[in-house]
Amino acid sequence: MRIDIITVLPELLTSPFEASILKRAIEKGLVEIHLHNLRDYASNKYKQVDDYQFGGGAGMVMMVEPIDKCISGLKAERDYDEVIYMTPDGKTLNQGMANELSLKKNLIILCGHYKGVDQRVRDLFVTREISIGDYVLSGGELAAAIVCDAVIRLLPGVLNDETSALTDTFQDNLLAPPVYTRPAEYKGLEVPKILLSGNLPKIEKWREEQALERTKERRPDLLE
Ligand code: 6GU
Repeated sequence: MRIDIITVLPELLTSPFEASILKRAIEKGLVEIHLHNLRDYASNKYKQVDDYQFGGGAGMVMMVEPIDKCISGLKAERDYDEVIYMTPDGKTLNQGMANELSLKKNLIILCGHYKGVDQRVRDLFVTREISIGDYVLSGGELAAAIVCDAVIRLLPGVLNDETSALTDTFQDNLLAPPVYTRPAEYKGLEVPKILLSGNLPKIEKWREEQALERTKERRPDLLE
């Protein structure tokens, strides 16, 4: 998979890919991340990428021309499955969406800033608009990093058995059951006996029950 990220703040998108699972996925050649500084595509000598909005109102709008130049340049090099625009008025990210995106080959992710992008960017180029939740971030960069993390960890070969995505919370619309490690007793709190029993079918059944219980309690909406 190849992901091209268009941003005015590329420095916000370096460290997420320099540690742990995402770093290893890149090193293994399972994903390529390419950052593009939108300012490099500005036309005028001030490297301007935003401007006042027509009709007035507070806040700048990201201009269509630099974004067009960047996206069109990329599309001239290869085909893209999706052009994703990160915006708080997009569809909220969920596991199903991450699963779907993990099957794609080439993605462009455009990070919004200020009051967002000129509507014509959306009309001309964007195939999918994603939000990461109902709160406002100062830009789409951290949201883009979250989408990348959720998608890349699903690519075949990225996770080992130990960190397998199959038992994740949300994988079958259930929260994960409680987990324990040593010691078997801590400050009077004991690990459930069943987990020490060695009876694998019984343990599996217990985990399923706990997952269902937790989901009913905390996220009944997932069961609807
Ligand atoms: Cl994608 N961008 C911004 N600026 N704020 C957000 C968001 C995205 N998702 C939730 N809040």
